[in-house]
Amino acid sequence: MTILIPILGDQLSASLAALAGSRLGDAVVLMAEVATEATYVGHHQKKLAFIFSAMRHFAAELRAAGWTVDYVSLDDPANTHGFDGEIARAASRHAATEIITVEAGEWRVLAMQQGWGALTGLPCTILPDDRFIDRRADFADWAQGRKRFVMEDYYRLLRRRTGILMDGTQPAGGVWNYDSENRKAPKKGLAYPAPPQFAPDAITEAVLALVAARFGGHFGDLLPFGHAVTRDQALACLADFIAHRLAQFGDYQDAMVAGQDHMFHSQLSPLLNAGLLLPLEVCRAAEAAWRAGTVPINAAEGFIRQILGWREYVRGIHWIAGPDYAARNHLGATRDLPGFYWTGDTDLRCLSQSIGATRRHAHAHHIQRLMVLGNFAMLTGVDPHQVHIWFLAVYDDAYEWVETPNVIGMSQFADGGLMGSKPYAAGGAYINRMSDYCSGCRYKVKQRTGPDACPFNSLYWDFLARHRDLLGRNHRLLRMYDGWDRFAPAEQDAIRTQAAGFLARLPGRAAGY
Ligand code: FAD
Ligand code: DLZ
Repeated sequence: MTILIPILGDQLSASLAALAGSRLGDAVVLMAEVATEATYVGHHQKKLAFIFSAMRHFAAELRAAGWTVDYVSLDDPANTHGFDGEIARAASRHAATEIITVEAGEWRVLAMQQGWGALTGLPCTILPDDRFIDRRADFADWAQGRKRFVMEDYYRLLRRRTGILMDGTQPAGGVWNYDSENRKAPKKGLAYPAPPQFAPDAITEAVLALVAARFGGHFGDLLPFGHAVTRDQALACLADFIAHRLAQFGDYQDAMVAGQDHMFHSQLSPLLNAGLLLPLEVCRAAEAAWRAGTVPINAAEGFIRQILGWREYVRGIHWIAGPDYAARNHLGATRDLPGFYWTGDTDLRCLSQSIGATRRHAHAHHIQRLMVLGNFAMLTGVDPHQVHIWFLAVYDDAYEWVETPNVIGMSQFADGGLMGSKPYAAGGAYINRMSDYCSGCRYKVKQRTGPDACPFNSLYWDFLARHRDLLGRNHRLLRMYDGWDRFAPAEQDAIRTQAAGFLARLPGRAAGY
């Protein structure tokens, strides 16, 4: 009897259910680098290097632990470059009698897994992925019968269920949510401790050469490469964050500073999403720091809310929204994604800073993604599917289960409010309040019209006016529409003419994308 255990590139956890339930001597672990996954969107070069290097290191760790691992590399001449082809080949090569796998994170790959039994003629068991804090079925139960899926309600349920940041039945510190203390504007003189970087070893060097040769035309800088690629390095990143950045994470969670690509953020999302860290251990580490008195409660709670709250919540939304979620387009947006999302060639400083960080690191922090890059795309009416493809390609933490709710739901309002009660639309004033971007920008953030006016201002009002039919009765937007109605008709015309002029000059799709 030989059990074939396929492990996907984001299932790099020693505790994976398929491993936990199998015996070393009876099983062959299959890991495969396949071109279809590397190219179904044009992933950032650093993302590819991170995933392949982490996969190769994980295979080596499994072998060291006694597992038989069949690792198919990208340059193996027999590689069929698809999951199905590699499962079929491996099943035959090892005369497998059974397949045990863990459910993929997303609909797209789950559909493939569901065909592996018929493809090979073997019994194929798909185990639930227990590396999340909640179970898929439990989220579905919570969502059942609700008109709106309020993240805060779900977050409190998980706080109670896990006991994280709880004192008995009460929230630790006396309050559930410190969000109002997590919105400080950046101030001068703050020191931003850099996250750890790891010198590439021989395995990573080989991957870097492979990615440069095969995917050198993809978006983003491959070098310098200092990503954590092993469990030990991931744990070092977690410890470094808790020791050096978590204390100020809470205060400056929503802030943006030119030239500071990481601020006080953890940079843990690629490690969590690939399985090198587990969400519960990360939350417990943050809680322990607060209980030890090394970080304030607004930092620990604010950080834990991102993982125990938002991360679990968006995963639940991905599954209940169904496989067609990425095709939603509630606002009917049709514009092509401006080419500068790929080239960075724009004179809007907030955009060039955010795209620059993305090119360099395959990473940008949350407010850059939401209030700069996503906001601009929504205000200008870009087709949400093109926005989705961009976000999925360029970030090292992007997999459909987490990217689509954040992009289609939270950032583009393309799901019509399944996730959020109103669009995250903002003019230049918000970006100016939360960043120092505007002071060095060629546009004047205080102006709505004229050749130097910040485009976000006219675009914001134009967006509201354009979508009044769909958004005008949203009670959370009534104050904004009231503001619009207070402009004199001539001012409204001038704002809309300004926006139309900007939109007419906006570049189209980048060549090759
Ligand atoms: P921190 O600010 O340190 O936050 C801690 C952790 O909380 C993160 O590592 C992450 O695991 C979790 N988290 C925080 N916010 C979210 C959220 N909204 N959804 C899920 N998890 C969250 N996150 C991804 O992991 N993959 C994506 O593809 C992704 N795409 C996004 C697209 C848009 C338009 C937006 C607005 C957000 C997106 N996010 C995505 C969420 C968030 O921006 C990133 O998780 C975060 O920037 C990662 O950096 P960090 O690890 O330093 O996060
Ligand atoms: C993202 C990715 C890439 C680029 N390449 C591979 C690969 O070659 N082999 C693999 O097993 N996984 C890869 N992945 C991760 C998968 O896309 C990921 O497992 C699915 O998106 C989860 O459903």
